[in-house]
Amino acid sequence: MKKRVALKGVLGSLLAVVASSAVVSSPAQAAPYKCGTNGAEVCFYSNPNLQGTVAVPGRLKTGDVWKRYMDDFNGWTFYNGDGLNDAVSSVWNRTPYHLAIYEHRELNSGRSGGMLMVPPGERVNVINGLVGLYDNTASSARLFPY
Ligand SMILES: [Ca+2]
Repeated sequence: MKKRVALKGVLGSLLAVVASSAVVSSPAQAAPYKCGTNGAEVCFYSNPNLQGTVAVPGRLKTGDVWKRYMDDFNGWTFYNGDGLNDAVSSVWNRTPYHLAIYEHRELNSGRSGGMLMVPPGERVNVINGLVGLYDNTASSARLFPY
């Protein structure tokens, strides 16, 4: 009997944690997240057509435009916790700037590799062979301040 009560207490606090994190819900708890909801931003999606889980990197959102880049998607995750590297299938650029997405880290850093330019406001599916970058290969990105 005592045991059951204690368990109930644990369950109760677990539920409280779940409830409070649900309240905090930010981008894309209930996918798909509509990019631009929180200002000028870039959204990477795990599936085509802006579906699946989303990543909205603050790195591409604030500060000096010349410094808005992500030199390695390793270590970054989608909202659901899945790794961002080599996992992007569609993009929505809701900034007033051009977005370049690269196949390799460090903006391809002199190596040959795919590159996709996404103009301001555009949404793009990373479809194999059609846009200069293969699906699930993106590893770095930057904005150009024009
Ligand atoms: Ca890659």
